Amino acid sequence: MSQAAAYVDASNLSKSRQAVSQILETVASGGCSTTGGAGKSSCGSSGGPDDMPAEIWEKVKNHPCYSEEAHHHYARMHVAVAPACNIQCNYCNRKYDCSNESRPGVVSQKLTPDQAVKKVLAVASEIPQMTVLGIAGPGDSLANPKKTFDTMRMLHEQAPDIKLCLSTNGLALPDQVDEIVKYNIDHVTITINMVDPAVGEKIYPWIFYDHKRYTGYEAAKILHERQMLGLEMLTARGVLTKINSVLIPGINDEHLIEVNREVKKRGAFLHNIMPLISEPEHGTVFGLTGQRGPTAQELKAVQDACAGGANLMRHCRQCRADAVGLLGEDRSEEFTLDKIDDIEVVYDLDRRRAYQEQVENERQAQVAAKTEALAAQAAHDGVDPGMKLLVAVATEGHGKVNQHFGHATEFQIFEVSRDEALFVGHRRVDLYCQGGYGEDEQLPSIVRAINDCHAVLVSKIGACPRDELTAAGIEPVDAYAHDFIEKAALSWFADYCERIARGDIVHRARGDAHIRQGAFSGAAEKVA
Ligand code: CLF
Ligand code: SF4
Repeated sequence: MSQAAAYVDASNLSKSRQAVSQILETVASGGCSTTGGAGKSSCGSSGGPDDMPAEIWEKVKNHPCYSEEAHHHYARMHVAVAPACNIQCNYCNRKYDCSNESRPGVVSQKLTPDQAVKKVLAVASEIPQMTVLGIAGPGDSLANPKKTFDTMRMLHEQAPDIKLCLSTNGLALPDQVDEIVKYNIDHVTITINMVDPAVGEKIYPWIFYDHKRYTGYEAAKILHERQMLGLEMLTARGVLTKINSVLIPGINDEHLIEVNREVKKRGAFLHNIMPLISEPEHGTVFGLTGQRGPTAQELKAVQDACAGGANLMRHCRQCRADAVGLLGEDRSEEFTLDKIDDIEVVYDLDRRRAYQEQVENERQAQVAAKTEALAAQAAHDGVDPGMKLLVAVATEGHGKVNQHFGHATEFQIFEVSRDEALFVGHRRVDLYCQGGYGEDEQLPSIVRAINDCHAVLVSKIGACPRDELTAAGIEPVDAYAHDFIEKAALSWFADYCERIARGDIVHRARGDAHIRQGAFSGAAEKVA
């Protein structure tokens, strides 16, 4: 029976589900998003080697999307080989990249599979910590199976140390699971915004399936069934899955808690809840009808409400279909087709491994610094055990507070308490420093982006932004320049608690913050 027939024949679908369920029970006992085999209750993007079975850790330890810790040190790249799509989402305008894994309004340079392989080898020789190649559009990777799998096959042969990853809306997924396994594609993202077609019909106007266009409730029902079946089949074959969901206030916000439960049941390793970005100039249905995206605290509230379900990824950058570099940086402009012709490609496996060993040492040092800081804090009487607050951090990688306030195009957000310094998100901002002088017009938008934070940790900051941040109630801190982030955040937190205890300052709650919607300003782009 083909997978296409499975939808049409409900009883056969149910049998196929039963078979998969039996396999799932077996898989779940050794899986990761479960309270299973290794006796651990939780893992996911902030997990480490002690939180999951060794074979899962091997798959995630240097994947920047599947491990929050890894994302400070390892890079990924995308190749835009998959232009077609088989569904329509109301938050997407097909003039631009797929919004399921990309920031709306971005157009990537499309490549043939041969060009894509050439580009991957060029990037691998320039960026030895690039460990993952993903195909995430600009349409749907599995609506373009030949281009996607030709690329994966060549890379599997020519760059065996690079992990292969793809992202899909899931409609074609059940038909492609064998190919995914054949080319060792160990990581698959499925965008799942609903598990109830009545919610789905508000998000998807149509799908194209089995040579036919479906609309409304029926379209959403088919998509939902194909997504669930595809997820179950991947779990049964041992492929790690991440679920992306776009949080659309008033449509699926509370519903995402149920989505989280359902995908966990089916073995999803991670759940990434991303904010809807819908500007009228993107020309999407949601942009044009005024559907707003969530605020930072609305996003965090839904993520927090999912605690205990499938593990959450909170460090996604909604990157473009031709992204290159660490998640928080974009080096795609350095590797356009005309430029890679000038790069001398030396794909040297030994050199890559040696470099990655250094990266691994740096990462271990970051973990050790955090452990040490947490131990010091636990022994510290002055730290309020009930206090939990957010700090923003300017970093250009290596897990350190190592960026000038004026050079930041994003701030990483950490939730700090006596027991933890946890990455909980990031906020994009326009550059404050415009080539030697500060752009005071940008400051209010930066303050809005980190308005829920009590402090901003930077390597350096000028007098003017320092005064304005202080006036807005956000403490600028450069005392921990070049320290590892978690250690710096915990040290600042201990000091903050002490100052409150001494009566030097009064603790006040912060407000909500704004998630950046539009493109970066032209001025910022020139400097970047
Ligand atoms: Fe790319 Fe996606 Fe693979 Fe990562 S992205 S295909 S899993 S290698 Fe990562 Fe980018 Fe977020 Fe995607 S930060 S948009 S989650
Ligand atoms: Fe756009 Fe991606 Fe949705 Fe297709 S799956 S319509 S490319 S957002």
